[in-house]
Amino acid sequence: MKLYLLDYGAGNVRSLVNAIERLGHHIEFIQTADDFAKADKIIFPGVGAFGFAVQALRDKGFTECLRAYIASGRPLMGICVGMQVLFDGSDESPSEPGLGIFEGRVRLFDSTSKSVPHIGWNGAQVVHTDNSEPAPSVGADSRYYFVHSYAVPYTGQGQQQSYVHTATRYGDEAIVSSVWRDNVFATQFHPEKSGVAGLELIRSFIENDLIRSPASGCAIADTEVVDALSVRVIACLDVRANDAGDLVVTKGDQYDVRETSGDVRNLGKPVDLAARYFEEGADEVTFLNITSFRDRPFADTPMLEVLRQTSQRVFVPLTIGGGVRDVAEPDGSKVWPAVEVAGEYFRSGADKVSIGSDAVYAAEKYWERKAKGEAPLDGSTAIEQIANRYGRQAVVVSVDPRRVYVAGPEDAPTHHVIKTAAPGPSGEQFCWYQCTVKGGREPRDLDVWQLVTACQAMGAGEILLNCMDRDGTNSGYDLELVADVKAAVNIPVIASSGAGRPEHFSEAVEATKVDAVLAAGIFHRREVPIEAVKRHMDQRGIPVRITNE
Ligand code: 1PR
Repeated sequence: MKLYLLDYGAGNVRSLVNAIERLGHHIEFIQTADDFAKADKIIFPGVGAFGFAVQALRDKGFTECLRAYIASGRPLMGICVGMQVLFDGSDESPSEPGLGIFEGRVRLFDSTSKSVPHIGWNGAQVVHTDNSEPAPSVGADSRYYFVHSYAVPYTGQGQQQSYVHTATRYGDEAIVSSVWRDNVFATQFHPEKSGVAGLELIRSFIENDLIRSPASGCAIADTEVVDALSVRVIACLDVRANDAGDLVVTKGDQYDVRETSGDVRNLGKPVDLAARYFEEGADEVTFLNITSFRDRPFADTPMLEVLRQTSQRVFVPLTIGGGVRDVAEPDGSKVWPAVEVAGEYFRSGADKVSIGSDAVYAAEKYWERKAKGEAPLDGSTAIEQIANRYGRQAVVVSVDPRRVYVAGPEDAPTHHVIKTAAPGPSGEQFCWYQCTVKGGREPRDLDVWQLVTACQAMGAGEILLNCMDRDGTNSGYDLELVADVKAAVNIPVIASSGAGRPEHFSEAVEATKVDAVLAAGIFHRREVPIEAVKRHMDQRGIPVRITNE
């Protein structure tokens, strides 16, 4: 059996190849139109924007080949945008028609009452009534990893009755999460990023004959689709070279990563630790290259190799941060635009990039332009360019704030001041959160509210909210900060810095409705296992993905 991957140059396909190899199979890449004739099965991954995918298929001369392949009756599995492109069109790129294999249109989620993009592990409820043939093993109790702002609304009516396989609820909307008719099976979620459950689904496509005649109807009404979105528990690894030149996972106390002896704290090897967290049930793994502000040749960035190796062992989403900006080679030979830097990371196995310092500079310009009455955006920032090319869900903004106490709002008239229940050293009842750059080394005249609202406008898909005051203290998240940022944006927010006990995680979710919770030190030092955090949250009634379900 010859298995092919339809790569059109978008995002992270390495994880898919790694997943297939992990299952003991081999996959070739479709490189020319002639390759379609050789394929017995094709996987059509989709990362990036709908319009980009449609154009890329057209530019490579693949559109008609793909249609002919589907018409030939050979099996196709689409993933994410690879599923969306099979529909008539998408509001994401209204001028680009889809392939029209399935009737329906891809729509933007409504963000009035929920975070958009939809990022996280959610259920997939089988809706069709035809059970006579073997189904791809979409586990009824499993959760899969979704990351998207656009989706096909699920109605269970009309043509949908012939092709919808599973539906998923996200807040007030039910969406089509997988389709299956004749020889075409496709998922809105990413099986290659969905741990063991996802690997089993890919195996079932590769190893079984899944051709199915049209289903005879949908047994589930849109109102009956159950919300199974879980709160993500993320393990974060701060990575840097120690004084001997070895790449290590380190961990700071309020960003200071040196022991009293002066050595860089060494908590393990990046790839091994990431693999351990995958086995222990982490929903995502984040790497932060914390000395990225130092100039070095980009191609030598050791994080590229860390990602390559990690993505062979870790089948949940990987985020990489640190140094995502325009990078000049030290010898002046070349400047890598940020979008190319991000592209290298995606090709090496990252699913998302996280931007710290560069986001602060971009936000400062945004507000300067606004103050002058100019258009605040011109498409030139790294956030805009990466979001346009790879989709906003691929862009995380990492924030490194610290508290500045003031007696009252009048003391910081240009900043977003909040009243705090934890007064300052001189009894100050108010504070604002000051953004910093270069790993907290340089404070800027920008507050967190200004930063996150500007970055959301630029196209950021998620906020990774650290807190310098709480980092490494084990004293709990700064809930006032988290609540304030949740209120400022409608993209997902990850609470970070300060987790010391399982209760800190549940407290953050219950008090702020934050979308994900992240920790570093307590996981590295094995003080609290990820499983204990999830068990505790589950007992509190907070939806979580139980380890490698
Ligand atoms: O500015 O785009 O090059 O990105 C640099 C990245 O490196 C930023 O995301 C920044 O947060 C990170 N960074 C730089 N210096 C440090 C440092 O610690 N000296 N890491 C650093 C700080 C904190 C988290 C930590 C949480 C949870 N990030 O990494 O994981 O605070 O810790 P805890 O659970 O142990 O409390 P750019």
